[in-house]
Formats: sequence, C-alpha cells, structure tokens
Amino acid sequence: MSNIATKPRTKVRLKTERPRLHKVILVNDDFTPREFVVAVLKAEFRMNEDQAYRVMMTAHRRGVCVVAVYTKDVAESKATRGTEAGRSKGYPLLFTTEPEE
Ligand code: TYC
Repeated sequence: MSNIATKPRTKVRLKTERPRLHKVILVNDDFTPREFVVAVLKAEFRMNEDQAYRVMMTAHRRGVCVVAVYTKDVAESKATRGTEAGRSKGYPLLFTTEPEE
C-alpha cells in the first residue's frame, strides 16, 4: 500500500468574492469645450448638470477626476463611448479605466 498523501487539487471557497470594480477616469485637455465634457458626462454616466459640472471642473483643475466605478466590462465600454463621443467632434477628450485597489 502506498502512503503517498494525495492533496486535494481544488480549494473549497468559503466565500464568494465580488468582482473587482474599475474606475472610469476623466482626463483634462486644453481643447475640449467645457460644455461638451458636461454633455458627455450627462449622456454617458447618467449625471445631472450639477454633478457633471463638478466632475468636469475637478478634472480641469487637477488633471483627472474619477467619474464612477463599474464592473470591468461596463467601465471599459463607457470609457470607450465617452472618448469616441469626443473624437467624433474632433476633440481629444479622454476617459481611461483602472482597477480599484
Ligand atoms: N480644460 C478644458 C477647457 O478649458 C475643459 C475640460 C475639462 C476638458 C475636463 C477635458 O476632462 C476635461 N476647455
């Protein structure tokens, strides 16, 4: 009889981990009009005028602003749609994503 211990290959997960959320980040530039940034934030991120204006001004003053957090897929598609909205008008507007800690 062999006494080589057989180690279970699969770990039992006691807890279901939530998927990591990803931040959508608005990046400032010198060319995109303020009102256009506000309009994109309202359309793509369901913000009201006041919220959108504050986020736009934070990016304008500090260089970047976290817009919202979503699951990876949603964050990436919203960032792409926001960036493309700017590109369609010839603006360098940029949204990026990064995982939350
Ligand atoms: N800095 C731009 C301007 O003065 C406005 C702006 C704000 C552009 C935020 C991009 O992410 C941005 N017209």
